[in-house]
Amino acid sequence: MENPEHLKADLLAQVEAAATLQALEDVRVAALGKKGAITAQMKTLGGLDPEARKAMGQALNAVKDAVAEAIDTKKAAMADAELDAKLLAERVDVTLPVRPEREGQLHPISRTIEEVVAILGEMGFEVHEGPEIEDDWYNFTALNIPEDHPARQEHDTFYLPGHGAKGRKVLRTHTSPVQIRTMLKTKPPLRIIAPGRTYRCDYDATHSPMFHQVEGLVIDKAVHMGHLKGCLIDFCRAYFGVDDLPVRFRPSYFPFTEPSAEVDIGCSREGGEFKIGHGDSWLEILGCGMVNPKVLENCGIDPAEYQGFAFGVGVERIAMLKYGIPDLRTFYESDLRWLRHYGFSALDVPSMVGGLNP
Ligand code: 2NL
Repeated sequence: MENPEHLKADLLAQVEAAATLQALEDVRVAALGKKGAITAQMKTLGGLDPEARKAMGQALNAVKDAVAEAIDTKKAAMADAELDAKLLAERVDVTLPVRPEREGQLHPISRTIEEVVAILGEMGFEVHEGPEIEDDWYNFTALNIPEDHPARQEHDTFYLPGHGAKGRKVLRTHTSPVQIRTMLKTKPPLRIIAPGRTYRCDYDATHSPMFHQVEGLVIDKAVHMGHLKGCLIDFCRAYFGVDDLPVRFRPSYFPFTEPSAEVDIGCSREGGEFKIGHGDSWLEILGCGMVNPKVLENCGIDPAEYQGFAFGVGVERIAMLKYGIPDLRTFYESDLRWLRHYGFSALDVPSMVGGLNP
């Protein structure tokens, strides 16, 4: 039977000498493990008389506790030291200047939609969205577009395989179906705009098979053509940033409005130089009209009680005019040099507070 004090001194010296967490673990197993030195001593207790067994048992337990505590203390100290070393090695210099990174640019189409939404939002319009794949009824029939209308022909509209509850599936040719859906599920008064992607089977310098539109709709009991004119004159002046921009309404025809008009803004074309804002020339920028009573009826709104106006703007067209982008096809080429030239900072948010970007 070994002297417990010698055993303790020996084991504590081994703890002291352990230089790594693994060495410390080895010492713990060699001292306290099933086949360890203290356990081996415990096993010899049976051969002692009761008095000596009690004294020796207590002494060995005291050794066990002392060694276990020394190991725990040392382990904690080693973990602290390891963390200190790690913190020292991974220290960052927060005074270093940031690495230069190129900021992403907002596409001019996104920016133009944001501007239009900012102007009309300030007038009280709410943004509504809807599906790009529509049923024939929402895209054409509800809008009083006859079966034999050229827009319905296969070569103007992308028809998809299959039918919905309301007719053949089509890629929407305008965002009007969003407004049809809103009229069907919301009671007037309504003041909504529907920005989004639209599709027509057409491709040249001024037409793309996918393009963007913002449509607007106002329905109330006493809305008249004067409201339509005031709203669109204010819109044109805010969008082009010209306070006294000349705006004219020219009679036109759409199946979904009656009367209908096209809106022109004043411009000049002198010596190949094109300028918006004044001059003796006119440029068409949007279509509008008083909502056809048949369209209201198709949407469950009583035309004897309600009336309203609607308009549609081509986003690419007004973006090209404001930002001097000459070819529509470049919008979709994803050329980074083009985007860096015509793009906008995402941090530069259009706002009507104090005018649009004064
Ligand atoms: C254009 C012409 C227009 C509308 C769109 C509309 C929508 C409903 C009812 C009646 Cl739900 N009208 N939309 C009205 C007139 C013109 O767009 O040339 N867009 C580029």
